[in-house]
Amino acid sequence: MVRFAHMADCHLGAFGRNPELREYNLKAFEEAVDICIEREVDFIIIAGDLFHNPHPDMDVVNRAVKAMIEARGRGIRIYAVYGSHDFNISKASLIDVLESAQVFKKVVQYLHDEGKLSHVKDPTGISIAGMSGRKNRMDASYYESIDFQEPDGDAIFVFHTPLSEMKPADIHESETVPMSLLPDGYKYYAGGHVHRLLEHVKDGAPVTYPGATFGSSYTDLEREEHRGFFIVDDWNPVYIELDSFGIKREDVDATGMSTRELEEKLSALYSGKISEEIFLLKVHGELTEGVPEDIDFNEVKQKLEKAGAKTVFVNRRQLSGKNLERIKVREESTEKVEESLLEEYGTPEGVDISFAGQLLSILKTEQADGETKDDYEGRLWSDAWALINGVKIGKVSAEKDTSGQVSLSDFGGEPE
Ligand SMILES: [Mn+2]
Repeated sequence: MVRFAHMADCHLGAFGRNPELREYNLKAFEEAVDICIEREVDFIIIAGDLFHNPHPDMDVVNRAVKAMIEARGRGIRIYAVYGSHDFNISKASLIDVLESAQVFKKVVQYLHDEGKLSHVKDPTGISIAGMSGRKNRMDASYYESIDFQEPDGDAIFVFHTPLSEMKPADIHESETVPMSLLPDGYKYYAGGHVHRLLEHVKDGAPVTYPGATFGSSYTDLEREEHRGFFIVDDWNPVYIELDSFGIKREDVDATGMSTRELEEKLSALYSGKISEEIFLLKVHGELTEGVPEDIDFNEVKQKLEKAGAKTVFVNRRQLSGKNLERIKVREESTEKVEESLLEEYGTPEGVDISFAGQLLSILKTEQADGETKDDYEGRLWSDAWALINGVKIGKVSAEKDTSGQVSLSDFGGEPE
C-alpha cells in the first residue's frame, strides 16, 4: 500500500514584516514534515509555492532545508513543481538550487521538442508528472499546447492552477482552467495555488487542493478556516489539520456606535481569558460620532495580549467616522479626479498641486514581478525622497520614520 503526502502553498518566508506570523508559517511546515516522518509516508508532493518568493532569506531556506533533509534521511522522497511565487523566468529560483542539491526532485521536466510531459518514477512504481504555475495567466493555452498521453500504470499529476469547477469567488474566471484540460488516466490530481481546502473527482480520481499549510496573507488567515495538507493512503486523501496554535476571529460592526460605545464593545473582548494564540480583530462600519483615530487600538491590542493572545492583528481599514464628507467628482481618469480634488480642496499650505500629484503617483506604483516586498518599499521610499528633496516644500516637513520602516497597510498583508 502506498502512502504519500500532498502539500502546497507553504509560502515559506511570507509575512516578512510580521515576525510572529512568519514564524507560525515556518513552524506549520516543519510540523507538516514531522507528521510525514511519523506517518512513514513514501514520498511528499509539494504542488508549488513552497517559498513565498524565488529568492527567500537564507534563514528561511535553512529552516526549510533542515526539515526536508530530515525527511530525506528517513528515506522519504520529495517531489515539487514551481508555483507562481517561487518561479523566476529569467534567473534560477531556489527550487532549481534545491533540486541540484538533491533535496527534492522537480517533476516538471517538460520535453519541449516533443510537446510532452515526462514522468518521474518513484521507487514505489508510481509515476509523477507535473505542470508549474504561471504568473501570466496563460495557463489554458499552456495546457492546450501539450500532447498529454495516458501514463503507464499508477500515476499522479501535480498542478498549480485554479480549476473553473472548483473556483472560489475571489479568483477570476480568466485565471482558471477547465478540469477537462487536465490529462486523463491519473489516479490522483494534486493541486496547488488556491489557498482553500477543496476536493473534487475526475473519472473517479481525487482532484484536491490542500490549501495553504498556514497562509501567506492576512486575508488568508481571516478567510480560510483550514490550514494543513493531505496524507493519501491507498489513493484516499485524508486531511491533516495544522492548528495547534488556534486562531480567534472577531468581527465587530461599529455601525451606529459612538467611539465610546465601540470602546465598550471592544473591552468585552478582553474581559475573559483568550486561549487562541492568534487573534484577528476586524472592526468596520461607520461611527455615528467621532473618528477611528479617537480609539487607541494599540491599547486594545495590548489588552488582548494580556488576556492570552500571542499575536494580535487589527484590521480597521473599513472603519470610518461620520464627519467624512462624501464628494462626487466626474473626470475621465483617476489622475484627473485627483487633480480636481486637490484643486478644489487644496493641499497643505506651501505644497503645490503638481508635487502632490507626483507624490501620489509614486506611492501608487505597484510591486513588480519578482520584486521582494523590501525592495519594493525601498524603491518607493527612494523615489519619494528624491522627489521630496528635489522640491521646495515650504512649511511642510516630512520626516522619515526613524526605524526606517513604514507599513503600507495595517498588517503588512502580502498578496497571495
Ligand atoms: Mn500560493
